[in-house]
Amino acid sequence: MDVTLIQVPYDSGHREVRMGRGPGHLVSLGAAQAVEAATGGNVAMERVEADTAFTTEIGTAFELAHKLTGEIARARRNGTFPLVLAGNCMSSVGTITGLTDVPRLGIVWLDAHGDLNTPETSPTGFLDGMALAVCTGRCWGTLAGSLPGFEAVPDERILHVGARALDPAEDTLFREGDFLSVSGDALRNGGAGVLEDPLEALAARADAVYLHLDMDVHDARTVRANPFAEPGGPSPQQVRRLIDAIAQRIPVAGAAVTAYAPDYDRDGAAGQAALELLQTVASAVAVRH
Ligand SMILES: [Mn+2]
Repeated sequence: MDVTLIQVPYDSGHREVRMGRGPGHLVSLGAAQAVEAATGGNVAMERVEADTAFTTEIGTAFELAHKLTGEIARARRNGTFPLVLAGNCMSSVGTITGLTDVPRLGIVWLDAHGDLNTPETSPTGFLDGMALAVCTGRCWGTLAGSLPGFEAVPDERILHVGARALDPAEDTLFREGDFLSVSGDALRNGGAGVLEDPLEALAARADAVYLHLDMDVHDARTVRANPFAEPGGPSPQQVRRLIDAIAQRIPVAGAAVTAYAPDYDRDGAAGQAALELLQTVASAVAVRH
């Protein structure tokens, strides 16, 4: 299986700072070689950059998403697997838009946070905390709608995995919403088996999924991926088992590893976990290919 590895080295519109340094750092650690070794195929490298000289958090995020849409669609047309390394979770909006050749696209979202805030509910104003809300059509509809082919993914085709740091409005959504979810606590205590039922439900509703891996899904006590990392989640080994379980159950049309800030990774454990994660995703998808 050939892979297109696409870097989006931005955080909040800023290039190569904080989580925006993650993609380049992972490439310097050998991300492409790791993926190549896992698949036995070729790895093409692409990179998305903003043209706009003056950065705005929202405008630049959607400009990057727009460009990423084109890269994802091109990777699919070339018969390669699109694997995104992005600073921000907002890259997901561009990725799902580029995957619109999948009839019923679903999303599996691994993250300590909900990423389901809207401008009305966000307590911080951090756009990245709205990424899954944009993907599900909850906010920024005009900008998302300007991406060629954007279609919101319905809640019943969403599986959220690893949440343990929800804001008040998100907490209500997780209790009352239509999407599937497995919390960080459930993961720690139940292992990969806790995904069985939700994955079966999702497999009946979706033809393939976009696999979103926010590095802060990991327990912050072993892997400190970024400033928002939280204790209480799965270990790297548990995350890798989850990915195998997901890929065995549902075709994965594209994937991303996001939100890795090398400056916060003092012992290198998060970088190592990210590399092994890329390898796990690549080999799990290649086996099914
Ligand atoms: Mn996130």
